Amino acid sequence: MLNLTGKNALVTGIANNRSIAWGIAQQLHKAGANLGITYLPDERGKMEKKVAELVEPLNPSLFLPCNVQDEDQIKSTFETIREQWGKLDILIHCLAFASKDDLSGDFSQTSRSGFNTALEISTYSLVQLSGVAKPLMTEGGSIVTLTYLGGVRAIPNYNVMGIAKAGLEMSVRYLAAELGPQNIRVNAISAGPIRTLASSAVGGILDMIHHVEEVAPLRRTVTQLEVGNAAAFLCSDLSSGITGQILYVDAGYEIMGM
Ligand code: NAD
Ligand code: 0WE
Repeated sequence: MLNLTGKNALVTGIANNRSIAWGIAQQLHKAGANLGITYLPDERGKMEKKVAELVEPLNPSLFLPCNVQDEDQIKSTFETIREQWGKLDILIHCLAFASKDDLSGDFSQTSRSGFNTALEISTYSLVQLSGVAKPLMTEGGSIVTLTYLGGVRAIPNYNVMGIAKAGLEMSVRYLAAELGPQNIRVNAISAGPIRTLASSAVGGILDMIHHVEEVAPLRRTVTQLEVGNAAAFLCSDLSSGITGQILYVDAGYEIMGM
């Protein structure tokens, strides 16, 4: 059934044990995938050490720095994959960033540079990583990214990230259309709010989580491991007929009108 043995999977976006990407990496490992992990390097190497310790039990065969704002790091990541693995089967895109100033207050006051940064890191990176992954996905593949309802509805304070996610979801469709003939599928998971490094830095996230717990059909939020299970499904042959889709893993919140 759900079997990823023999599959090479690159997972981006692990920062700590609350990261959604960490939930995904654990479930891909459980399904038998061979993992490559990338992290966002900092000057002092603290992130490298922290993420390396965290992922050690998953025995990643590649562990590489990859800041998506750095063209050279992207090139070298995929060059290493080509040399060490020969082919890539799975790409998990699980990263986003906007300046904190742009995640509160008036959307109309978003600066040009804040807008560009949010879309460069959160949206363009999927296009770019897919472009370099494409020639390595010689036996077909699955690309999965993470989105949020704020890309479809106006959610207070999500602001410029909503525009980034709208662009991300449309990028999923254009990439799916382009890569389908090569049997590369591209899908997004739209996760409900989860407490992570990124979301905890946002004012009012706890109130949002309590709102979901009251309104969502399942009367709770979702976990990183539930998102990981959906990602494992989208990476496996169980989802072989699915591409270009946005799969909601949100305890049903998205269907509700009130
Ligand atoms: P997180 O902070 O654990 O993950 C965000 C990751 O982005 C970090 O690992 C960080 O290192 C990485 N990153 C930021 N800038 C980068 C850059 N320039 N190059 C490479 N990596 C960079 O938070 P998370 O909540 O797990 O976020 C992961 C994804 O899930 C994001 O796309 C986010 O929008 C999405 N998402 C989160 C929630 C939520 O409520 N937490 C809900 C739906 C979707
Ligand atoms: O996509 C996200 C988080 C994205 C994010 C968060 C931060 C905080 C720290 C991107 N960049 C930054 N930059 C920082 O400096 N989510 C879906 C979680 C989230 O963020 C929100 C939410 C939810 C939910 C922001 C406002 C309102 C709701």
